[in-house]
Amino acid sequence: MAIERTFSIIKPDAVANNNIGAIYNRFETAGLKIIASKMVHLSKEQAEGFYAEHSERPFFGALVAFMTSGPIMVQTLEGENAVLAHREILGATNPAEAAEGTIRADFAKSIDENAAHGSDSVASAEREVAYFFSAEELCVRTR
Ligand code: RTP
Ligand code: MG
Repeated sequence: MAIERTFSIIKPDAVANNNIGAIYNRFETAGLKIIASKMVHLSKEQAEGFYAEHSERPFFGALVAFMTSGPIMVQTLEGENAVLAHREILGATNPAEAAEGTIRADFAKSIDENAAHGSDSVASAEREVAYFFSAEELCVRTR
């Protein structure tokens, strides 16, 4: 199995609800190691750039408004098949459709405020990690 890196955001709703630790616990229980982490409050420009692929979608304005509504936690996670493993514990975009026991089923209220983000491919992960972290901020975990 390939060791991959993926990118995670704990979104403003989950930070406001004091669910940072509970969600970190899900990562670690799934075997995903946190190799970089910080709290940030996105500017409108940063949120628009991060979600640029959705700029023509009808929900784009609401998505940017939500993502700038409060601080978020951004993480780089590392582990076996990390991109898919992380998406699996995250659950479906709409928490009403998310499998039982997933992060979105347990911590999200709606499709617009859905607790967390996870990269959807290795290529997206590389772009997203680099959007928030310099190479020096990515720690080497040997154990
Ligand atoms: P994310 O990027 O945040 O991890 O979510 P995702 O891959 O599961 O979903 P994506 O298609 O990338 O959409 C990004 C965020 O936009 C909002 N959204 N709303 N109303 C809608 O139909 C709709 N579709 C997407 C969600 O908040 C989603 O997380
Ligand atoms: Mg996405």
